[in-house]
Amino acid sequence: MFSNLKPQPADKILALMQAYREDPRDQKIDLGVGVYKNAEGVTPVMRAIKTAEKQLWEVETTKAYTGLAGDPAFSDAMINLVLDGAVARDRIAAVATPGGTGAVRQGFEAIRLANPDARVFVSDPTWPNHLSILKFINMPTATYRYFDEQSGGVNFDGMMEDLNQLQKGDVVLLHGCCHNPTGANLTLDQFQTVVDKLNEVGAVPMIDIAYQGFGDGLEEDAAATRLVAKSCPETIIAASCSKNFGVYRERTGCLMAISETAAQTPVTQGTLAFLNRQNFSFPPDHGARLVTMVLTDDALRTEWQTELEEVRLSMLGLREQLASELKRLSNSDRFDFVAHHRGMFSRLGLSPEIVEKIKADFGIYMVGDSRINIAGLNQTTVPLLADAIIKAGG
Ligand code: PLP
Ligand code: TYF
Repeated sequence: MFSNLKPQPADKILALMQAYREDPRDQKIDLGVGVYKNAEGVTPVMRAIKTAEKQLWEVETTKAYTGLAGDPAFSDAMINLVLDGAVARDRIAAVATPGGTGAVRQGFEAIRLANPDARVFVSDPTWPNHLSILKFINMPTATYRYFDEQSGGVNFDGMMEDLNQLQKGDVVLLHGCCHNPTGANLTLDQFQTVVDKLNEVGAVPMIDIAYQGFGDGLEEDAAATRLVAKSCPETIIAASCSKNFGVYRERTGCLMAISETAAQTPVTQGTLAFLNRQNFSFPPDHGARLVTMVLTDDALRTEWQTELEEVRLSMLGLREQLASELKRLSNSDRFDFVAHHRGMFSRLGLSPEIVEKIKADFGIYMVGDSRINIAGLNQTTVPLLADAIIKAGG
């Protein structure tokens, strides 16, 4: 049986992570996988999460199964975090999932159950797992233009032109904030234009929000998701807690599906729970419980928001430093977009050859499409990266 198996394509980001580990050089810099690292290169357990874990040990009396949807208190806390009352609670179905990836996967499967003909439109480029999961579960896909390599910004005209292909029932996947891999984001006005288009044709938005709090702030980063959810009859939201709570390996995420009417919600909720059961029965609980504790306890929440803000501002500072260093070395403003991008990532617009040269000559690892993880830098390594980019011909 297994002899029938063919090698599967590797995840380029995870392969890069492995190549970095195997590089014997001392001076190497990892700007690959999207994991936050502080100035010492450490991915810390966030302070509020550490405290919550200690408290949980004291109060947790059982590890018996939760429910197929996970703990409803987690869904409530995540709905408040992401939507903050933008949509009536009785229109929202929600389940805990294994990470944001689990939410994306279950969201796609819910779409397929509801409308097998729906095409899912994703940005070009997008997080590679979007396309690979859609392909794996045989869902029809399409792409819309998104990134303008020249300016490092969004090609909004191209995007809207491609969305003219939408038909009723199609789904458009949007990044709620901090676009991965480009770092370039729609303005709220542009989101409104997209929403108007979706409503005009009867297409459905799906929002992937994996970096709330990493861009312009916790509330600011949710503004687009709230706008979309408020303005469209139906919305699907896949939220990840991996980055903003630093609970990557606990696999913590939430899938929300907003129905047009409250009367529909029980069937939508039942469908999400059913999908969980088909795939893994009960979602992981530990990370979800910690997140719930942090979000619902005033002291823990304040501590969490303070640290999240430190993380956000440290990345913004590095962006500004890198943009100004590149301005100085290139004697031009062509890299200014680095300071305008938001989130963990920026796509620099370098050719694969230059990316390879930067890796070979300087031990600096970025994804082949020239995506860098800003958090992989610190104040000392920013000038090294800028220097390498210019010396490699970027
Ligand atoms: N969606 C996007 C756009 C991402 O960048 C990520 C990456 O972490 C995820 C979803 C899912 O992350 P996780 O499954 O680790 O929560
Ligand atoms: O884009 C990233 O780097 C993060 C982490 O299969 C990640 O989203 C990368 C690959 C993957 C899962 C998560």
